[in-house]
Amino acid sequence: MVTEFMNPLADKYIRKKALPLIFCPGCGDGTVLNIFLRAVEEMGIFPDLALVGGIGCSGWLPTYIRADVLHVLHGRAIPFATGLKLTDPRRKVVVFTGDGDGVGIGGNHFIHGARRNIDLTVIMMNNGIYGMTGGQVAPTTPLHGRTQTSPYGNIEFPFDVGDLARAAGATYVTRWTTAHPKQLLRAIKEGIEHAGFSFIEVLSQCPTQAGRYLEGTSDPGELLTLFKKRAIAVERARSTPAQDLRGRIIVGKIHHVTEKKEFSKTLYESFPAEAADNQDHP
Ligand SMILES: Cc1ncc(C[n+]2csc(CCOP(=O)(O)OP(=O)(O)O)c2C)c(N)n1
Ligand SMILES: [Mg+2]
Repeated sequence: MVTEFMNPLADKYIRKKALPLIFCPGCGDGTVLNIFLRAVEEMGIFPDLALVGGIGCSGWLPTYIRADVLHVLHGRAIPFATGLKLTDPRRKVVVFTGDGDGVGIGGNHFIHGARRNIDLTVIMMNNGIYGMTGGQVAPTTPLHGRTQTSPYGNIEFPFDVGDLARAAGATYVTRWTTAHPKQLLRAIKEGIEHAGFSFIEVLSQCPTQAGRYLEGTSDPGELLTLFKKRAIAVERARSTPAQDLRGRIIVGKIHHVTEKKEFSKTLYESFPAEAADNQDHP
């Protein structure tokens, strides 16, 4: 068993008994874990954290953190997180999900969480594939992408999950990749601070499945270089013709509004007696 780390953040926050990580070497989800812990440290919010993970490689991420963690049914992280937030609104509730978990099986819960504008921070590790189960086609797999279940190329159009979140009612939407660690750190902090449904999409390289099948390389360095080459800032993308955006990854803050009321506030204002009963409510 691991007893000590070189990294002081890992020493402080990682649940050593849960190691080793399920992630393959070079998986982007390790970067997300690292950056999330930095955000927690810089914000000093560890005692208030409650984490929820879905099913998939990405869904395992919170289980390595020594916080209060729910590891729940496939696609159901947002309903569990909703219940948790409503019973203890002071908690900073963060959901870790994958593209399959979040907008495949869990797509319905995703849009309704966004519609309600409940104060959750949803971090979606999008690798464009069902990684954990062997590389099946996902709702985010690019058109023509070859996977284990689309060997002749994907014939379905993928979701733009940021657009989906925004259209459904999310009030903070941002997209970065694991090749943008500083920007991702800022986005996670801002998303946690934002009182409403915050959606943080992180394109996360999957050398074992998506890399091998979709990109033709399992080299994490090459996959990170591809992220950097393809990234285009959202401000620049707005004045770029649509045909020139094909294959590009639009990164940055896609949407941020503060006027829309947060769901748990509305609920407790509507039922003041219940709010008074709930000792935890501020
Ligand atoms: C109800 C149910 N259906 C299917 C599965 C099998 N399953 C486990 S993980 C997964 C896909 C996860 O994909 P994603 O959310 O993209 O996570 P990744 O592994 O890519 O991070 C599937 C289909 C399951 N565990 N439970
Ligand atoms: Mg996935």
